[in-house]
Amino acid sequence: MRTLVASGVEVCFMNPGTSEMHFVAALDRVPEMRGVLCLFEGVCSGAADGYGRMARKPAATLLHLGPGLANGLANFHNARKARTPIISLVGQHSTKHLEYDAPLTSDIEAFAQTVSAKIVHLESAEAMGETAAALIAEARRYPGRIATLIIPADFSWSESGPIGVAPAAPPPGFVDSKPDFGAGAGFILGGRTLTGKGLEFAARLAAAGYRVFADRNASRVEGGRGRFQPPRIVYFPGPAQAQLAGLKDLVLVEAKPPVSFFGYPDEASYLAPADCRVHTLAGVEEDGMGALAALIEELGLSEASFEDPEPAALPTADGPLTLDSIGAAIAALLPEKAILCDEMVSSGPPVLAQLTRAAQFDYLPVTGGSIGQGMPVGVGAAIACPDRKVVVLEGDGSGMYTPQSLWTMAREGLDIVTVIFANRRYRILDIEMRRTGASGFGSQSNDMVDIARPDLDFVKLSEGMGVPATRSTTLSEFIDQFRAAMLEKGPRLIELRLPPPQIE
Ligand SMILES: Cc1ncc(C[n+]2csc(CCOP(=O)(O)OP(=O)(O)O)c2C)c(N)n1
Ligand SMILES: [Mg+2]
Repeated sequence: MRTLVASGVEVCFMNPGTSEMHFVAALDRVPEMRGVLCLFEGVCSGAADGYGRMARKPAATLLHLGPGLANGLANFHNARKARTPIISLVGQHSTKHLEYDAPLTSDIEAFAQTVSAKIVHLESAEAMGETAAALIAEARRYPGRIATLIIPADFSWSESGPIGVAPAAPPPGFVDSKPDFGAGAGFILGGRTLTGKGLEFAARLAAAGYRVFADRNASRVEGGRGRFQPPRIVYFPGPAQAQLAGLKDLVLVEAKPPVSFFGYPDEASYLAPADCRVHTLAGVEEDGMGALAALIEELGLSEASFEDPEPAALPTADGPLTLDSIGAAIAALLPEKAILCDEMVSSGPPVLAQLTRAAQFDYLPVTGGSIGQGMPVGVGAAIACPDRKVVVLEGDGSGMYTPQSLWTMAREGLDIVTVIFANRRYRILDIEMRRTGASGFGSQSNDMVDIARPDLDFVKLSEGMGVPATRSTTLSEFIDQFRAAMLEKGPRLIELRLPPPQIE
């Protein structure tokens, strides 16, 4: 634990068991480490993702043996896609107990393999510090990855060796030669380039007539008025292909070639035109910001003018409750520098369109498509940035994967407002059902996407875990409740009861 702290790892999201008791006890001797208890491992891994995306440095997770790690895998998957640095500590049975195949024995490496850039099974207590330091260095390699240390229980209760200190990660590089693209080329920006200077570079490219897009699954995007907001590549393949139509050159900056989320019968997976030449200015593990700076200089682009949308206006409170009016209300009431965690799923596009008019915020989107990340990512973001308001925009179905997050929000007093988009359905699957050409819903299959029976009561769920909650059924109730939540500090939940979905 002292190695973690000496290397700048100050938070550990954990759910311990018998094999991790010594690590837990060490919290009393190393007060610089903040232990955060989560009541399900998917909250730990998602929180470490949110923390790393905002703090740009790793948190640790501590999980119990193979099953504990397995419970955390879905959000580790999202973190891997976000390229978030995380140091994942997993307890193992004591060395001499392992051979007996006790109930909790499992292939921890196999579970870890799917999400980790590097896995080390600790060989001796003596090597603990040095090994942990090497793994932290691995986790911090640009832009970030998951490094897993499997720790046999007996090495936790033996005398450990010296404290290690992780060396600084080598700075990322980029290939310093201008790709051969013509006027009107397209750019897809991802990774770190959708923040800070990157958006200014993007604005200069756009002002010079290049078509600039944002990778829709980048880990963190700065949004809101006052800076250039490149359009994200949209979700469904047809409209996404239309966005990229006509491009002869496509330049990737910390982004991969554009592909759709899913494949459908008779629709493309690859989204750029077939005759479009693709150039990599910076790969996903290279320094896109440096590459853009060099390119901008070479092209001599100094003009960064762009059109800023009008500031959001609060919709009239007696208007209808629609995704547009909800988005407008959030945009008008969101305080400066808020952090938005998005897991709205089908409710997302109209709300996000309104948010371009909001004050400046950081946006943490879905990266790996595994639902159940919204609230956990909010937990981690709030711990990384305690002075900023965190707003989790959460689908009702997705919210049921990791609702235990609410308990951690309450216990840690985190300044997080969770808005549940309660359409009482896996609404996106109505749309996907049609697109995949499946036969449509009969009464049996409809039950697989209808979550209204029994009716979920998020107010009670939330209050049961210590987070004060209210329900909005009209726009005026939502405006009042959201405004109040923005002015107070501390965790709140608003269950937003949406009108029944119109199934076209
Ligand atoms: C771990 C995981 N399980 C299942 C899915 C498939 N899936 C995608 S969206 C979704 C339902 C989302 O429902 P909700 O959050 O209510 O959003 P809505 O569709 O109503 O907008 C499901 C089950 C997934 N993406 N990830
Ligand atoms: Mg829903």
